[in-house]
Amino acid sequence: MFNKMRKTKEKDVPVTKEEVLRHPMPNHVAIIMDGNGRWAKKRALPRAAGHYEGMQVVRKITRFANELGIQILSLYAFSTENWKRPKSEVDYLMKLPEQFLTTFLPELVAENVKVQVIGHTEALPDHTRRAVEKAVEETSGNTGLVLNFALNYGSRAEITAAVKQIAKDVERGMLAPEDITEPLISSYLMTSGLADPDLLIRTSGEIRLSNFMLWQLAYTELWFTDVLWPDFTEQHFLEAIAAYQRRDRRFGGVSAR
Ligand code: V0D
Repeated sequence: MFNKMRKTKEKDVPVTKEEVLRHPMPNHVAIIMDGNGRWAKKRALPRAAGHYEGMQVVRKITRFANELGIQILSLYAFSTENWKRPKSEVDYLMKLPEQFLTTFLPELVAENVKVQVIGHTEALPDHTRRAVEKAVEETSGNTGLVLNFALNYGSRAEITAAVKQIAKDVERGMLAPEDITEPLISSYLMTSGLADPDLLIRTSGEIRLSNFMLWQLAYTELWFTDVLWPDFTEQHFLEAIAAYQRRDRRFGGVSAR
C-alpha cells in the first residue's frame, strides 16, 4: 500500500499514466502471472475459470503496455514444471493460445504487436504449436510491442541447451574457448536479440523466480505483489513501473551495473 503510492502532503495518491509517461519507461517488462488457481478457489470456481480470467488480463495488459510505449513484454505462460498438473488442467491450458489468438490476433495485428515465443514449443500439442506459429508468422513484420510468450520454458534447460551448443561449436572449430564471453552466451539463449528485462513483476505473493530467465534477470528490478493475476489492473502495472522509475532515478548516473 504505502510502498506503491506517491505521498503528497497528507494523502497517498495513486500514480497516473501521465506521470509514468514523463519518466523513462522500462524497455522490457517480464511478468510471472501467478495466482489464477487461487483466484478461482476463492470463488469456488474451477481452476480453468481462473486461467480464462487470467487470459483476459493478458489482453488488457498487452494493450496497455503498447500504449505506454514499452518495447518488449515477456509473459511466463507455461513452465516446464506445469506438466505435473492434472492432465485435465494441462489440456485446458493448451487450448488457451488458440482461444486467445482466435479472439485477439486481429487486434494484435491492428495494434502492430509482434508475437514471439521462447521455450520448447516442439513438445506442445500440435494444435497449440500451430496456433502460436501462425500468430508469430502473421505478426512477424510488425514493429510495435514485442509480445514474448514463454511456453514450456525453463531457464536451466535453456542455459543447458546453450552450453551444449557452444561445446558443439567449439568441437567443430567454429568457436574458440576465448570467444566465450557474456554477450556470446546471451546470443545462444532463446531470448537472443531481445534486451534483458528492466523490470520483473510477479503476482500472487511468492517471492521467487521459479526458473524464469535466470541469466537475463541478473540486473533487473524486481517487483512483487500479493494481487492475484486475474485481479491485476492497469493501475497495478503503473505502480510497478513507477517503482521501477523511482529506483532507476536513484541510481541514475551512478548505476551499479
Ligand atoms: C494461463 C495466465 C495467453 C497464466 C494467463 C499454454 C496461465 C492465461 C496465452 C497465449 C495462459 C500463449 C501463446 C500465444 C497466445 C496466447 C496463454 C498459456 C496459458 C499456456 F501465442 N494466456 N495463456 N498460454 N494463461
